Amino acid sequence: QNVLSGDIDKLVSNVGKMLAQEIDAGEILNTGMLSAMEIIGERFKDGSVFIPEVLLSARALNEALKVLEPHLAGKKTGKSAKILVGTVLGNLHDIGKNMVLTMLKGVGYDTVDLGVNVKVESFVQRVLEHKPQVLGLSALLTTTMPQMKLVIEALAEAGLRNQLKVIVGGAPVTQAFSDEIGADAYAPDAASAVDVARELVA
Ligand code: B1M
Repeated sequence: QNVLSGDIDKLVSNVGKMLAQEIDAGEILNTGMLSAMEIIGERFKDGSVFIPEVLLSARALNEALKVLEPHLAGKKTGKSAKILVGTVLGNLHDIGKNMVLTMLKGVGYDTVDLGVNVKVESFVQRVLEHKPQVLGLSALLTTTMPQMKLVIEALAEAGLRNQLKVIVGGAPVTQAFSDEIGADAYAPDAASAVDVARELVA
């Protein structure tokens, strides 16, 4: 209910109370918060809510995610690596990207949040600057998926493609699309992004 009404204070306070009752952080996120986001998505689609309401819910969820972050840590990873994650140009949705970063950070990777709406040239620039082992690209709009291919091509043009692995994800992204654009891996959700990163880094 707090996600649906976009009530940051109540949501953060209730998440704190649930953690104090030792309710699993993953369950709070998946069963409570993300299922509410699904409802918001349906309401947006049928026209019963508009962008401001969706934005309020998303903001509340992002704030609560910060509270959950230390509790979502998984099994620490053996091998350390630097991983950059950003959403591609045209895509402002950041909850999924933030979850992926939270999980990667939780298992001990050195993560850098590149933010949202990142231009192809900026991805290349940040890769040059940070020299990561893995770059994660997130896209939530079908119209922004082609940007992922452009990023991969630009990395190749800059002579950087062989120096890092590229993981792609986001609701409309599929394994077939990942193969088609020459990404190294596709992850359907934040937990799989950790598994995939582990495999690639190993
Ligand atoms: Co937007 N939106 N939105 N929206 N929005 C969707 C995505 C949409 C499906 C809604 C709908 O029509 N039912 C639709 C896209 C349709 C399409 O392209 N096929 C849509 C639209 C159309 C739009 C606008 C164009 C609306 C408009 O202006 N008319 C506009 C575009 C903005 C832009 O990006 N340029 C827009 C705007 C917004 C808000 C700003 C209001 C807000 C975003 C706020 C924010 O993120 N800070 C918003 C929201 C919240 C949604 C919905 C409701 C929820 C998205 C979300 O956060 N899901 C969404 C409908 C829905 O999904 N039910 C919708 C929860 C999140 C945890 O899931 O991001 O999929 P997700 O992440 C998952 C996996 O995909 C994966 O892991 C995550 C966790 O397991 N994953 C990765 C994600 N990235 C990964 C990267 C990886 C690996 C895995 O490796 C690197």
